[in-house]
Amino acid sequence: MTGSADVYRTSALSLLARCDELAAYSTLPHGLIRRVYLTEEHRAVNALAAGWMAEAGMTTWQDAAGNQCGRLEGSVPGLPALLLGSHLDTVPSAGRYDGILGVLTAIAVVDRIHAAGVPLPFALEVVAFGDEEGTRFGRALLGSRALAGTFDPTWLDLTDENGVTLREAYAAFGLDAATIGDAARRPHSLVGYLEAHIEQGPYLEEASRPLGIVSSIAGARRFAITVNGHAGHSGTPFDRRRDALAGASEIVTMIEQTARGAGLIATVGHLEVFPNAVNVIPGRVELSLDLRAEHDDERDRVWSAITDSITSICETRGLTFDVHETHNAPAVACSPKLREAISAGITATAGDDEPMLLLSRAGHDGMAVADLTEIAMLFIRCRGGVSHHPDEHVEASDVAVATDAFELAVLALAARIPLAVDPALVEQ
Ligand code: HGY
Ligand code: MN
Ligand code: MN
Repeated sequence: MTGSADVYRTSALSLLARCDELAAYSTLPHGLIRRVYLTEEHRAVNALAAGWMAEAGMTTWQDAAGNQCGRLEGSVPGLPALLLGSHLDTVPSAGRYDGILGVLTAIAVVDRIHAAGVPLPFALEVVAFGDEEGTRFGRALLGSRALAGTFDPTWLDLTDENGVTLREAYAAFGLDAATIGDAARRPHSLVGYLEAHIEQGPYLEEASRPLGIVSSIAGARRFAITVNGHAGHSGTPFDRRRDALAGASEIVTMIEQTARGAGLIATVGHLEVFPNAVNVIPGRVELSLDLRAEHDDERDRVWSAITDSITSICETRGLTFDVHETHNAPAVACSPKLREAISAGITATAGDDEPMLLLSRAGHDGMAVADLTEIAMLFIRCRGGVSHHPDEHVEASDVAVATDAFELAVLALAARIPLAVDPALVEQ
């Protein structure tokens, strides 16, 4: 880090200004943010990110899955790359830092290393993933799974709320779904993956620390549950009803009680009532379930307890239910070697000799990339732990120290790898 604190503070402010610039690409009015995969908003932010990557000295391309990529060669051309990145897509009514801050921090670090002319024993690549949240097609990590080579072609038939298939969306975006496999990276082309991300939790703030290290990312499973009863007149006596909403309501509170009792996290974020009329007993309810835990086996045990309870609630009320799993991402442990580099970066910049280790209850692209290479994550404090909300906020001073720490993590990794690189490693 050769610049003065002012320079780096400026780079934090310019980085935050870029977050504001990207926030304008949204399909929602009144300054709310919703930006989803393979849309004009996605195309626009890829172009902006590509420009910033090029300014940082990178060659840029968009991969076959619509992820925006950039590369800065190491000491010799063709070396395996250290991959840095995060995502540019959002949930509905999102904050402006979830994912976005990680992409811009990665670009800022490459910019600094390029400007300083530091010869590294690996190339640096930045990837701006196009679909971490799964907002449009319901299944998350589509971009990072394509990069990891774990994309399932049956997902091409997934549809969005307008019935557009993922296959059609690729075509509209100018991509050919048949070539999605071209986005897959080969394991030996990478030396690892580092992601900087807001914590999306309250623990760094409670500990008065700007930065932390992720120990592991909780495994998540998501389900679409349909509760079927019988629609009817709201004058029907109670003992003759099969009320899908009363049943679903009992199910929602049971889910909360079961998960809390087991120390897990469960969220029903979507619930739709049919026919949704004031004087009609609901005949059908569609609800979502997002279930996460540090360990997959404990999550799956709780899921089985939840389905048993749903079965008995429905039997008691004369209802039936269907379940369809929409997402499954196993828990992922971060690499000790890469965590050590993140730790070195934090210690050297935040003056924190014992950087805080945190479980990430939020999911991240690193869960998919972990199938390809080792991963680690740097967490950045966010106010009140608020995320997936317009009130999401980070302090410029935390962004400044995060960028410094991320840069030093990269340099710490470079110091561990001899510059005299084995020619066999150089990609032909
Ligand atoms: O759902 C999550 O945890 C992430 O924000 N996609
Ligand atoms: Mn998110
Ligand atoms: Mn995120």
